[in-house]
Amino acid sequence: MSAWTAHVLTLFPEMFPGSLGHSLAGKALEQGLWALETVDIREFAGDKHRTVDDTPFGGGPGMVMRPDVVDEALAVVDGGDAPVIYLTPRGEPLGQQLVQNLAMGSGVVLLCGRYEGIDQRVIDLRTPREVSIGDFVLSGGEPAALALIDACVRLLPSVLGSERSLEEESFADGLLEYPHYTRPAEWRGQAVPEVLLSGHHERIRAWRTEQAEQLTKERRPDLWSRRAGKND
Ligand code: 4HQ
Repeated sequence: MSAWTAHVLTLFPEMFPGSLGHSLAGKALEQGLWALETVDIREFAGDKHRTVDDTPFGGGPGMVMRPDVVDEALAVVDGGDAPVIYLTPRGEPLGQQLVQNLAMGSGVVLLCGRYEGIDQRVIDLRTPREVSIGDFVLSGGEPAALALIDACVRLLPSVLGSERSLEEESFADGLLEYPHYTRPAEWRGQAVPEVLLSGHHERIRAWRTEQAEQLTKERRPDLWSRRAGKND
């Protein structure tokens, strides 16, 4: 039985592990609790100049990644039953539910595009799952891949803190996090909410739930209205 593995196809393999080599994810990577395999798409260029892109048919700005090169790169990846995911603003929005599902599987095969994107024909042929990390435009799929992997890895069993993550994590519950406080108990004239110093665990739990609900109603009415059956 092998570790959860992120296969990343990219023109910039040097961007990995990047932030995933640090902190929680980095320690877990060193311990073999998950694995990272990058594939340099440029290795699959057919010419001596190692060309991976070309001008768009029909004109317009920028360059498009060639379908033949991307297809050859996809062909060498053995991700087993791991889903192939193309990071694109056109994709289904990444949410905590999808993250949980991906973390429970054997891993992911992530296709990162650069320039204006990838020739549509290889997308149509390979039919990757298309996933977006948000309604904004990155210069490449790599930061989106890093974000997706980060969100998955922190949920892996035996990665530090993963026990609490599925249980009391408010986002898994469709709520924003309640506010956090630490020492000093008073700072620049601002006291920590008194209930948190009270030692009344039941009152603390109730206060945090109230805060999380209030924040969600105010800031994310979209999340609040989708919280099936739990609303007033
Ligand atoms: N991209 N969520 C790759 C993104 C993006 C996003 C822009 C992906 C450019 C080539 N990916 N193309 N948002 O902005 O996933």
